Amino acid sequence: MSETPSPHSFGPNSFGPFASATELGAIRHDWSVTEIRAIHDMPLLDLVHRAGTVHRMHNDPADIQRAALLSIKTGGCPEDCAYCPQSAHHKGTALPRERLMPVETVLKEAAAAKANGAHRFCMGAAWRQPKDGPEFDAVLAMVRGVRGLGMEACVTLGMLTPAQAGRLAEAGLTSYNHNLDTGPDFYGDIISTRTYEDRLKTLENVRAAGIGVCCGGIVGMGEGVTDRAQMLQVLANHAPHPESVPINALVAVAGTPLEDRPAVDPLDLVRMCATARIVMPKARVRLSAGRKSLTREAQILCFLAGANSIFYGERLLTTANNEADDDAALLRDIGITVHEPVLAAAE
Ligand code: SAM
Ligand code: DTB
Ligand code: SF4
Repeated sequence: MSETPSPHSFGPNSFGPFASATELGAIRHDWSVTEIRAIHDMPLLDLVHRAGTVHRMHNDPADIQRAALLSIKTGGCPEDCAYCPQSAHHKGTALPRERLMPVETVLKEAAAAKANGAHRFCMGAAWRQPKDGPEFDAVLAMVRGVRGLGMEACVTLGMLTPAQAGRLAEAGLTSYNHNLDTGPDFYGDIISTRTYEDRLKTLENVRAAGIGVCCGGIVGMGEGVTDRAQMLQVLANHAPHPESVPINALVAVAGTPLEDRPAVDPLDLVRMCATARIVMPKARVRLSAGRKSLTREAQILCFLAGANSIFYGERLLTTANNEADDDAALLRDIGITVHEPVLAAAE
């Protein structure tokens, strides 16, 4: 037997910072940043094991959701988010400002995504907030159309008023994506044109309208681990928890102020997915932007740690995503059934 005590906790009744397995899978809204950091910083194998345990207490591990993304209105955004190639403040990105896509084009894309096996269709617009009028009406028609195809519909349009959230709910919107991006202390280093409070207010409007909340953030912008833990604390202390939590790795786009940020260590993403899973046991933890730079094995570690959704399809909003064929093969290789709807539709 080794004389050095193991840094890992082991044995049938060993749950690290948790007194029992029950406590480990508890749905709580009173997390402290210290507790979340302690979870995040556990020895990696313990962390992944515990996150996997919580995952299986609350979710079917074979259920990995595939969400397709489409930028329905690209570029020229008045906000100054330092990571974003669509901000009009970053003159170096050379992304042209485009108009809102026609409803029919969007619905064709949604039908194609469905045929390729996507469960959810997410539409993003580079707006500070939607203006009431024909463009917002067109977005409502897109939501109705996507729901009519039998898919979940998600949009991300910037800040929303309670009335706009109500109209989106009436149109059948499943979920609204509005990220906190990072913890409150680091936030001001990344965005100056809208506050953390503004973001929280929009989330409140979405929740009050009865729409699902999709809210997460980005790792790799220069934040510390405490900033990551703070963001998870804000999310986990919302009651109810967000239904989905995208964990993005920064895609460092040339021409943005973050273009030179070094690549995120894939194990940081594993830790982030695992910690999100433990503090929000039932949420869809979505392994989001930046997945293209992960090996298959790193992605599998994220799934073991409780990630249960991916963006599926060759584009994110303006940058490339993993090839759909590679994703289908990855999921098949780990025993997740991906149907072949393109072939099925042709029969
Ligand atoms: N304009 C809307 C808004 O910000 O509310 C919606 C679109 S915005 C592109 C949606 C989210 O994508 C951002 O909040 C951010 O978390 C993520 N994102 C944008 N650019 C990214 C990048 N370069 N790398 C990683 N995530 C990014
Ligand atoms: C989210 O958290 N990530 C997605 C989605 N929500 C809208 C967007 C990722 C964008 C990555 C950079 C781009 O392709 O423009
Ligand atoms: Fe605009 Fe959204 Fe990009 Fe910020 S993240 S610049 S709000 S499109």
